[in-house]
Amino acid sequence: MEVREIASLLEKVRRGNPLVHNITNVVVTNFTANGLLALGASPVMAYAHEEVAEMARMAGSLVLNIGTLRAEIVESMLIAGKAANKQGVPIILDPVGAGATAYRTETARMLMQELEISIIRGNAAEIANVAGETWSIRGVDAGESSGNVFELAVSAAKKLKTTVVVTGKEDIVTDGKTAIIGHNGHPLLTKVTGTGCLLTSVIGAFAAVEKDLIKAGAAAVTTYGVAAEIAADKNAERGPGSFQVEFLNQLYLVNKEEINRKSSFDQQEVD
Ligand code: ATP
Ligand code: TZP
Ligand code: MG
Ligand code: MG
Repeated sequence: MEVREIASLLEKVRRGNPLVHNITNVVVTNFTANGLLALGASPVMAYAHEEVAEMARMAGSLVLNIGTLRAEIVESMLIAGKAANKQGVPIILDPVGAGATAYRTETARMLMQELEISIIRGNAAEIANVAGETWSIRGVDAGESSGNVFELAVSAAKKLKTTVVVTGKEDIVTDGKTAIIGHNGHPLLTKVTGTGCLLTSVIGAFAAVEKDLIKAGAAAVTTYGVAAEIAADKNAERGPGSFQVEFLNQLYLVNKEEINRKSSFDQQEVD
């Protein structure tokens, strides 16, 4: 993947204004909608059994996020997911808190089984737990582990037969054959709730305009990380509150020159 492809995919999102259908959690709903709007996508949140299939069919992508799951919402995810699969609409899954409780782990695994998920995005603990590996997790935040995140991402992609994005200090995007290691981002992202969830929806926006899921995932994590770096620069010393606001500004403002100058990633073929 070339750096210039990232700016060009961002331009495609901004020009195409793809509709991203989110079935997400109650913590991050407003932040996700504002983040997608700032980026140039068109967010919609729709949950009712009566309408989710229709909404998913007209969307450019469907994002399923189990952050505050309950039975009725899980059923909505299955209805929307089946409609999306039938129509060829890519589905992005955020298995928030998988591993923290059996209900979350089992639901994430069931969604992987029942639906064709294009990309699963989570922290290392969540991805490990969905893939059946052990990794500590506390609530929705990744726990400490001495595990190798790159190896985890590759083995999870092979096991789950899908494109995996594992985020943290570095972001790994892999389908088990090709891997991109993204270095952009800022620690302040860990001090604002919903930055992982919004990233999953931003991946949805890129997947709506780019069929190559490695490229879509890498362009999303890099654009997001660069916007965070610029926001943190502008808000040096000011803390998470002003960072959150400036981050939304930078998702809107980040331009081709900044992406070309600041993007940092390595690509590796895996055997
Ligand atoms: P967690 O609940 O463990 O924080 P999450 O779902 O919020 O997980 P993150 O892994 O925090 O997701 O990823 C969200 C964004 O934050 C990504 O863009 C990622 O690159 C960035 N990020 C996370 N940790 C760091 C860090 N230490 N330094 C720089 N960027 C980071
Ligand atoms: N509790 C349930 S969902 C949620 C919390 C705090 C939001 C998690 O968001 P993110 O993006 O994983 O930080
Ligand atoms: Mg985080
Ligand atoms: Mg998360």
